[in-house]
Amino acid sequence: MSTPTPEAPKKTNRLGLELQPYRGGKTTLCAGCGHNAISERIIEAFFEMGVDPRQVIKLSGIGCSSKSPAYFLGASHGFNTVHGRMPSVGTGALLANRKLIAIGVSGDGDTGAIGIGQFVHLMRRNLPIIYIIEDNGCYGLTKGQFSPTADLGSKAKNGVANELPPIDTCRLAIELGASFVARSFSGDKKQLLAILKAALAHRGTCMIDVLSPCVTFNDHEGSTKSYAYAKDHDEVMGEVSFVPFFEDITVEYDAGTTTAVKMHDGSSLYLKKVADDYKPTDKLTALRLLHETARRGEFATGILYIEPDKEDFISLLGLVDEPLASLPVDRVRPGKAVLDEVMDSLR
Ligand SMILES: Cc1ncc(C[n+]2csc(CCOP(=O)(O)OP(=O)(O)O)c2C)c(N)n1
Ligand code: SF4
Ligand SMILES: [Mg+2]
Repeated sequence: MSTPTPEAPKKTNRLGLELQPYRGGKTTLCAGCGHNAISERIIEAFFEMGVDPRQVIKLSGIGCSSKSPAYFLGASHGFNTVHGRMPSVGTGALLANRKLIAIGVSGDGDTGAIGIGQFVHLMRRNLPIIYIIEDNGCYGLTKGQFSPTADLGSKAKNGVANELPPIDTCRLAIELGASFVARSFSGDKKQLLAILKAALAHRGTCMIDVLSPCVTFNDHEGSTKSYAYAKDHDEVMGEVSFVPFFEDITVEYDAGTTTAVKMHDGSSLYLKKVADDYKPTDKLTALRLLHETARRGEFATGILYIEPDKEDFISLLGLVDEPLASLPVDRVRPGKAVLDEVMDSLR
């Protein structure tokens, strides 16, 4: 009788946790949907960065993309909001508990159409949240109508061409004040994972637009959000390497072809082989790149803009350090004597 081989010990992260609490329910999205690949990368990034899933709040709006928080971080808090209203619910959650780590998943319709007003104010507030747009250029959940990120002339499955110009969410986010703006492709595992890890090290709004083809309604010839188009027109802005603060390793890099950015928490971000004059900390450089690539029918991917030390919304408000949600009543409602004192000080 052969002796059973001992089971290999399960991999754990720096918190001693296995992968399981980072996983979610089984996906109900179509097989091959780009959104599923993004969920996989989120699981890996949070596990490898050793983020405590019980400290995380997952937020979303409505859409196939907005269903996806059910498929990752099963041990985290979650709030599936009304269509396009995730930013205000996220703002409220973070004001009530500033210790939460927030990740929001939206769609190009959820963000660019019904939620555009909320998106605009989220970006200008620099709320500490990772805000992912799973961008397939259509309303997947309601059977593939063009969304506001669909390119001019891009064709629907029935051959009809889109007649309206697109909203570029990265351009908008940079213009409005987001302090970390990136674009990636759901099919680029390595790049997307590095971007997500860097986003976890950043304090402020991380707006990540991820091209995520809808295999059911928008993956045909003539669509500019199909797998084939994305693969052929991806202008990769150099390799993104990220070294978290807890991994004290020296990265070999050629200073001439690498741009290094020190992150707020002490981590290091390296953008390898970017064009010599590309400064990810310069808004105009980033905006010019986005305009130039769009004019060529291409999309630049990588970390496009970063402002590591910009003050975030919670610090700006000067909130107390303890979560408001757990402050004792006498500190939340200070009573008449304290209010009288405030009134006297204003006289
Ligand atoms: C208030 C409201 N209006 C309209 C809808 C219908 N609706 C559901 S999902 C959706 C669009 C989803 O598109 P997107 O955000 O791009 O997500 P995807 O399904 O493509 O991932 C719409 C219009 C709704 N659920 N609620
Ligand atoms: S309809 Fe499209 S977006 Fe929705 S799950 Fe299927 S492939 Fe994904
Ligand atoms: Mg969509």
